[in-house]
Amino acid sequence: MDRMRSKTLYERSLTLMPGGVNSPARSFKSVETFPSFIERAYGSRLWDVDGNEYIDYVGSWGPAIVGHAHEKVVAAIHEAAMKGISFGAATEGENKFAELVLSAFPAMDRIRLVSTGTEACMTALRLARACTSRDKFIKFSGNYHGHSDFFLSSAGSGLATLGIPACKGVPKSVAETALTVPFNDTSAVKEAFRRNRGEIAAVFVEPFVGNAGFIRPGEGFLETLREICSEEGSLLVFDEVITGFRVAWGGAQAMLGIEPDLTTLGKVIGGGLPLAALGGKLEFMNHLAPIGQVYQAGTLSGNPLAVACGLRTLSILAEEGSYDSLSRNMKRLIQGIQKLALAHKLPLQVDGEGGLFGLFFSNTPVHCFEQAKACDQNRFLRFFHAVLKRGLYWAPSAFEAGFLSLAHSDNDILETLRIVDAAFQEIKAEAIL
Ligand code: KE4
Repeated sequence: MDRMRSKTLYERSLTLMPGGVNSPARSFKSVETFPSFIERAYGSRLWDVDGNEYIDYVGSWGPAIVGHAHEKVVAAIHEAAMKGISFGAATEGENKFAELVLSAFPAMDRIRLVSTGTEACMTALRLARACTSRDKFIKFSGNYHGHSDFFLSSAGSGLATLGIPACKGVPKSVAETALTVPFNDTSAVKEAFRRNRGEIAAVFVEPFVGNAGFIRPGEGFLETLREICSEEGSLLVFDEVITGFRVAWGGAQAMLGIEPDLTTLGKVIGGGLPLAALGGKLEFMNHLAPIGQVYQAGTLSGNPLAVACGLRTLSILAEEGSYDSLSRNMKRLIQGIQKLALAHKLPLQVDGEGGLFGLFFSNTPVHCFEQAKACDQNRFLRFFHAVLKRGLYWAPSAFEAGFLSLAHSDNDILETLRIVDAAFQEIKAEAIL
């Protein structure tokens, strides 16, 4: 596969933007190559600037759930743009959008629209702290809640100890407010509460983890978090920026029948334009300015084009059979990959929910980030290159999830399995360096 024009553009981009990109996740750095520069996309397909065609399993990291450049979505954006791009004023579209999302998430009485998942999570933490007058919070290793300082904290030296900065620029004092424990480890959660009784404002969790590869919650794990938060007077925050309207119409909370106190949403709800949200019970959301004392604001929050794009995207998802189709195709994909791994005698775990999936090169199932890190990352690297050159646009990291869209056809799945078969043949033959 010739990617020379991407390479040239990449070399130029390095002289313009740090690492040549505007988000590290798309840099291809962890897969030891330069990124493919994408020229256009339609349905389940991407074309790069060298004319190479790919079946897309990144889907803009989730938003492209109805397929790229869907006619109805493009028309909705165009219609909105003809009336103006941004007013910085209230619009009827925001009412319609809020009504639709609130109807899908009964745990929410009110919603606040923002532009990114980072803003949604940052605001949710500020709100939880205001509502409880507590500063500390619990999060899980391998969960990602955006790049605000508070969440860029790693687990401290011992289990459930105070956090340490996960990157430069995060003050130690800020990092220490985060307690990071392993996903699916309820005893670590209980220990964190025991050591910090009365000091924990919230527990943040990705109900199905999409930022460590795909990791599903263990039996009763999320239910236990709900019970503990209720007992301790802490807020349970479901970060459904990935899972919201992806694993089910009402997100993971609808699937599992769990009512979080706050929910963050993003990605799918904007359909590819910058739109995210946080929502929750009236008693919490009423603390937000301008009625409450918790300030939050945004020039482009609820932007008319993003709202129009999101409304049309969700209306397509609301059509009969959308989630059945996503689940059916996803099951065919992961069962097909599992069968191929067995045939090639490759140790592989593959799992998914709704249109979200992931794979780990490992003999044993993965229940937390620590186990994900112990998987064969070198074999993932070789797999990534083997599928990229054959036309699959796979997430360029062993610790990201894959995304399916309504536009992925039966043929796309069959073609994908043919490519994966050839890739497995190639990587199993290579000696492990
Ligand atoms: P944004 O600020 O990127 O819109 O959302 C942050 C965020 C919050 N919560 C969850 C569960 C998320 O997955 C994200 C963003 N996800 C990454 C991909 N794993 C976005 C890709 C990127 O950073 O370029």
